[in-house]
Amino acid sequence: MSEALSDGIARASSLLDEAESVVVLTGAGVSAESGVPTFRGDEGLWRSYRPEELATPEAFERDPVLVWEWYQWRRSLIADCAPNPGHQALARLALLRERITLVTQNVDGLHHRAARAEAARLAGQSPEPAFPLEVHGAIHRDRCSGCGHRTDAATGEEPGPPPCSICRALLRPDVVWFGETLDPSVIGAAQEAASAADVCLVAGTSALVHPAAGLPWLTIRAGGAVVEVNPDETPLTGAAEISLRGRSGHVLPRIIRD
Ligand code: BV8
Ligand code: ZN
Repeated sequence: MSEALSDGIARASSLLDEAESVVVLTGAGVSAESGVPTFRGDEGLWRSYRPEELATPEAFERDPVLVWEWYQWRRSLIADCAPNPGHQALARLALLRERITLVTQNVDGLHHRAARAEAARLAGQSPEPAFPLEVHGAIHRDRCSGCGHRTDAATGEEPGPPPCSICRALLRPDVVWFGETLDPSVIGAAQEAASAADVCLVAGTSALVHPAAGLPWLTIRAGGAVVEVNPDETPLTGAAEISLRGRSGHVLPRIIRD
């Protein structure tokens, strides 16, 4: 581990220990070590497709079968993935400390799975119902494109989205596509927590997708500090109090002490 990284980890750990309230923002990079491809990396999901082709309401309107099949492929890939030490460290942080808000852009459900496993391991701790705030929705749920009825993700083999059991409109993954607004209660809670946080811990995100990418800036504007964990630099790096060039599965367990 480079000197700078171990120094940075020690400083980040103290900053976290001293913080009254902490917001954590995670992106696809936190799930990369679980085998879930990121969006913009070399082997990223977008490499073979452009976001406009798949993760938009227009794409679904134009070719519901293509969009549905892309999500079915991602669901099958995620089903074989497990939370990694980065998810587990964040779950312990949220379970063992007060005033921790975990906000994720990820739709893979791995934070939830880590929280349930850590709560069982810590015996008796039940994860906060809101843990984590999934600002871009959840891939393991479907939502009706007509009446909005939510169900667990359909697992049928027929190509293309099944009809809603209530209104027969097409089901779609319960995720937020580009050009769609986020659930105001979810992003509102995240923005409120970020504006009141002493520390915003940002891990595994290219910090490009708004409004989620605006959260760390709310902490900075309110006088708080950003700690960033990412092997690469991002638009946030220059404004971070501490920016650690490392993988979240390696760094997070070292800055989050039990
Ligand atoms: C909205 C769900 C109102 C679907 C996703 C111009 C300026 C600002 C904003 C906009 C603009 N033009 C349009 C917009 C709005 C747009 C936007 O932000 N576009 C960007 C691209 C410019 N936002 C929206 O449309 C949002 N809605 O704003 O509504 C509105 C409407 C219209 C016009 C204006 C406003 C809705 C956005 C939500 C889109 N849905 N996902 C699905 O998953 O299929 S976004 C998608 O990107 C994922 O959720 C993903 O999480 C998210 C962000 O990506 P990252 O998580 O950061 O992943 P990425 O691959 O990019 O980066 C991974 C990082 O990890 C890298 O930095 C890498 O170095 C690092 N890493 C790799 N390995 C590791 C690691 N880090 C740590 N450890 C490792 N091991
Ligand atoms: Zn319906």
